[in-house]
Amino acid sequence: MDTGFTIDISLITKENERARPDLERDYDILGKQLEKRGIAIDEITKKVQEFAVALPSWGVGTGGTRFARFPGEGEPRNVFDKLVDCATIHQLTRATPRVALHIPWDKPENPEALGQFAESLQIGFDAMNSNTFQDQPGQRLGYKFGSLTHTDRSVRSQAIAHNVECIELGKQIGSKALSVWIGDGGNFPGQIDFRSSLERYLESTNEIYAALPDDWQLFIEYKLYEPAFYSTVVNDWGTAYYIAEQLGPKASVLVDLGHHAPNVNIEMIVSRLLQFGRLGGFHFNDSKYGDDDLDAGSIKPFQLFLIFCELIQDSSRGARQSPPPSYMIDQSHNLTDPIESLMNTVEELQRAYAQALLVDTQSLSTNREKNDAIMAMKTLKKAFVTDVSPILGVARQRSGAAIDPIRVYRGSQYRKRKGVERPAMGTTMTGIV
Ligand code: PSV
Ligand code: MN
Repeated sequence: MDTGFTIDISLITKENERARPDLERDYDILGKQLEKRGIAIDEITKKVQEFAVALPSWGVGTGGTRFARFPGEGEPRNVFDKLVDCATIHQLTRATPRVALHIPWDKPENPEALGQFAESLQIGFDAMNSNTFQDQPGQRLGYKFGSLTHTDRSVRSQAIAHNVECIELGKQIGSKALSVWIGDGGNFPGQIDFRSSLERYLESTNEIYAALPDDWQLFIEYKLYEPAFYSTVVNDWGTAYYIAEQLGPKASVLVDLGHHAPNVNIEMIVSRLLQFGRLGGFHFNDSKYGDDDLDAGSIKPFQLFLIFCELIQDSSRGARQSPPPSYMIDQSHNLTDPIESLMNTVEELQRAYAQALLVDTQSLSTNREKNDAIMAMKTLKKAFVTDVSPILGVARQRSGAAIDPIRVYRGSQYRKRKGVERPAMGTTMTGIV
């Protein structure tokens, strides 16, 4: 398999040399400021360098809404093209070593060849994502009225078999997790029996769980609504937590930031799930109204920071009962160049993480003890308003990434080159959100 155009390392080196003097000066100044706060800047930089997040294969294609999809130039035509785009993001950020696949969108004819291709690009695979929220060509039974919770056992069996197939595929390419999100639910009061639909869900996922290898995890992803507009079977973290508890130790909850009603305190949900040892992972994104799939940190950067504060606090408590949460992005880009949006997201995640690392935990806990609400909040704000950009730049430089990934990307003409290599397919179907 040919990768086509790739960005030459010399462009990254040249751009980094240009940006270096300014960056080093800013890093120096910030280092001195942080030193006065008792923080060693290099320690933070090292942690940022270690930060990794998985890319969604479906995020590199141009997304759409339920009204329309406007295809972008040089979009990936198949899973191989998607991997090439993901590898480019990793080359420029050095923070996205794995890709999450969605089946059957990415179903490989030859899993071994796909594995080898990924290896040649120096990327690996993250969680497998099953899809029973759509009917696929040639599928025997339809999911219009549900999949894993359908009233008809034969539809449920088909959905279970699909999930088991995802596990089997994943085993061949080195994945270690299955993410399950279903669209099952109802539009009208009375349509669905709340209790029996959840019972059917548990029965179905138990069968999937039984097919899970010992070193795999099962992520249960919840979402309050959409496509169902009245009731959704796996609608909130409480339900997902209950499901994980019922299934066993390999099951945990996946928090997709866009899957909550506006104003929900997501950082507190994160804290609860960490406390109960059932936080499996994240689908990072941002939203204003619903599941908007906007770039992480673009609307609510403070919330993102607060989420990372909870994660850091948990990791510093030591003695974990469960594996560390898996970080994944889940976005759909319908206006921007997907590669730029994803690189932007990576940077915003690193920013929130670095800011959270600056929190004076001693002062926070003292203020909490004293019930000094203002000073407790100001302790957090002090970290949040610190401009950590020099840390992010130096972290990227030290990892061999581009100091300014979007600048290098634009300078490389990657998109234009892919436009030539990957001629438009001429379809304007409604896109997946
Ligand atoms: C559903 O909205 C979701 O968040 C799930 O993670 C899906 O797998 C993904 O988006 C793509 O539709
Ligand atoms: Mn998701």
